[in-house]
Amino acid sequence: MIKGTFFCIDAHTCGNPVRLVTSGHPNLKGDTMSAKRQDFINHFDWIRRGLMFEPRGHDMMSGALLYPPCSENADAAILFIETSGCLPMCGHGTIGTVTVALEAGLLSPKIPGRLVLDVPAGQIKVDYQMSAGKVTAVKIYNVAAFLAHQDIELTIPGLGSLTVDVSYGGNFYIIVDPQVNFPGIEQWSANDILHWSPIVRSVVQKSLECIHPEDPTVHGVSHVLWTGQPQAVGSDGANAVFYGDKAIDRSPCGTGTSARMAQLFAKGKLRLGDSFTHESYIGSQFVGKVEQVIEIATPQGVINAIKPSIQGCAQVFGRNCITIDDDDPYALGFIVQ
Ligand code: PYC
Repeated sequence: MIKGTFFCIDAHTCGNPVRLVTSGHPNLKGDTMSAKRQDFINHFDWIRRGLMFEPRGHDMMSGALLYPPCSENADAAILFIETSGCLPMCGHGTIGTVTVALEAGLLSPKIPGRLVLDVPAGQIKVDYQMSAGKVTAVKIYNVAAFLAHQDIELTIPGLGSLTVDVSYGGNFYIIVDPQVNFPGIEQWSANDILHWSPIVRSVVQKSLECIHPEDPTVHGVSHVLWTGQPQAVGSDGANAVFYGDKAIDRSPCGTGTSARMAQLFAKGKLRLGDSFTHESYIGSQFVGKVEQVIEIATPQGVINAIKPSIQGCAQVFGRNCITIDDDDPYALGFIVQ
């Protein structure tokens, strides 16, 4: 049976939506957020579909559900939902969730100004600043990020050859830098990105295996990060992240920025302690930093990874009480292709 009522607080992080579900949560089985994510995917995906897709959501819709912590040292746990699926980690989603939850009094941090959060990709830490009841900045200390595949040569039907990297920053990202058949995002329209991204993603999905070395439930590449020349003052790089079937991230994308920093670090273009201000397709910014360098074991051997941080801010703008009921022919939503 598909039936539920969900109170949600709507916000955006640097332009990208974050719908925090504050009641109506299903009880999830599992001792970790990774296990709970699997239970949600297997039994409750109708909630994600109903809240994210049209007519209750839209192509870019993204959100989260707040849960009690799984670990003793954590303050809370987050499950991320999006039109593209149930993500292991989401940077803009975390910034939005923390902002909404603190402003609405849904979180009581053990240490003011700091949060420890269990997420499906692992455990993250957050520093936040608050003034007059408003959260003004959220800095995420993300899970380890690493370059998974380098200089992969692809033949893209209708476009020609393209050389890409695949990097992990909480999700796996195909990263496309400017080259002969891609001039950079500043010279492509949003329609170009929406047209070519699913084609590139499907070629990569057929030819590359992407499995997280420490958690095999985190696998597959669903997001494409196109790079280009920044336009805003202070930006070190610009990107447009494609996700789902028709979405371009309006924020600079937290896990994408982490993946991008890991790629640049592996190629010697960023070093420990460097900061990296990343610009989104609409010109909004996250400030990233290479906080730590660590080693992780992969089936191919031990590789260097980085522990990145990402800082940004979010704005709360609405409250919703949304019902999903199988009396409604569009209870599970739809996508217009
Ligand atoms: O900020 O990590 C992020 C993200 C993932 C997909 C859209 N935004």
